[in-house]
Amino acid sequence: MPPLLNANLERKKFLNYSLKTQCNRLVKDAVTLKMPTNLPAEAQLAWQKYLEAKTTEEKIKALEEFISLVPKHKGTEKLLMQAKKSLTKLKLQLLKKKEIKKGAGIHPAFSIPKEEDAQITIFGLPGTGKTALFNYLTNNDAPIGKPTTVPNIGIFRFSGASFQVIDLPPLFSDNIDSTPNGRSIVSLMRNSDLILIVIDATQDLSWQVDTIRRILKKSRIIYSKPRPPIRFEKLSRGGIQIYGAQFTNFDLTELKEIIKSLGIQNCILEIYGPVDEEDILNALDKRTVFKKAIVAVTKVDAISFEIDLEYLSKEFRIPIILTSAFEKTGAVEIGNAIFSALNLIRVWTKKDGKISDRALILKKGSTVRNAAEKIHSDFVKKFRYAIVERQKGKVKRFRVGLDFELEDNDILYINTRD
Ligand SMILES: Nc1nc2c(ncn2[C@@H]2O[C@H](COP(=O)(O)OP(=O)(O)OP(=O)(O)O)[C@@H](O)[C@H]2O)c(=O)[nH]1
Ligand SMILES: [Mg+2]
Repeated sequence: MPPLLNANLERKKFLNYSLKTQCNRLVKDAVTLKMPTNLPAEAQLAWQKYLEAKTTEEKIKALEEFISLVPKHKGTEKLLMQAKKSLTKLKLQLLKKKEIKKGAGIHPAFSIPKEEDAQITIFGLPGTGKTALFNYLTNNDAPIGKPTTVPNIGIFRFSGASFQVIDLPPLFSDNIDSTPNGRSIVSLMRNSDLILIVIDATQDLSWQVDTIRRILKKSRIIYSKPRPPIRFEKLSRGGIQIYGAQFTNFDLTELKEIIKSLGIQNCILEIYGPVDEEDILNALDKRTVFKKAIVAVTKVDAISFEIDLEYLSKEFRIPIILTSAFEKTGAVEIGNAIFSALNLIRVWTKKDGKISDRALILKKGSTVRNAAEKIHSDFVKKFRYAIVERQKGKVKRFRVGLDFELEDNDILYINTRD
């Protein structure tokens, strides 16, 4: 047990302090924490820092440090779980303090409505080849070699799909407010369907990776894991309704308390699969967005060494694509990666025996009904039957109804009543 918690005096000091900062629940948690006697000195020191921390930020930092320093084994399992719970609560307190003002100071050139099949933002540090890549993908000739100050917009046509591409001005560091229009840039990224992260092969990799990951973290953009199985919605009445608490490390009372501490009286929190503290935190924090992302390593024509793909994959845990705008390589791989990240399929429509040039871009799992609705609202009302041609080895033809599930590259003919 750390000497601190052992000593009555220190315990009293801790209680007083915590009460002062109105973290009553935390006090209870901390006091009920059974501290093993054999904690390393560094962990004890971190714990002491936590007890003495004055601000929520300091407490979070110290508690994170404490958690990282406690050896992970059976004997410390409970302690770590309690510490993580306390950390979640502290982070939520901080969240409440830092609510972002909606739409604050967005430059008009940065207000870009979504068009085409999906909106892609190109994001990276200065001079990393974003505009050159944009020109290559969208067949544009925006100036390169000079800083982009307002976004360039173009269309990347790929395999029957059209993606709206936004070439963003660069972010310089994770201090978003120190970059001109930093918040507008982040806001575009948060609003897009997919972020194309640019890493320059000719510059130091780890510096770029660290800065970019810090920017995304600070912007509360989560890109490397799917949305957790949680639904959270504020309501105007009905109290706090919670379903699926058994999937968390918290009990029902603790979850209610967390929600109340955010000043929420009426809401529904539905958890329908195993989640951790971080997932709950993200679900309750309305600023967090889950985005699909891929990495484009640019300028690979200009290097004479192999890019450390293992390192990049480990850091980002999303697809990494090597590109050169000068040698025009990588567009196909980027197109395919967009399709797979966004879970899209293309369905080709057939009219008067002719297959259209542009595909219908649908989500995986879409049916003939979804395709018909996308073509014209009348198509569902007047629908008689559809013919689907599917090439699997040899072409198969099916006569199907509205609920038939389509697959990538199906050819669809819809017969309607006049
Ligand atoms: N060798 C090589 N150089 C490239 C490539 N793409 C861009 N560059 C060079 O990299 C420099 C920066 O390119 P830009 O496309 O303007 O970079 P950017 O990221 O848009 O720059 P900012 O808008 O200032 O952030 C230019 O001098 C380009 O000539 C490439 O594929 N290969
Ligand atoms: Mg540029």
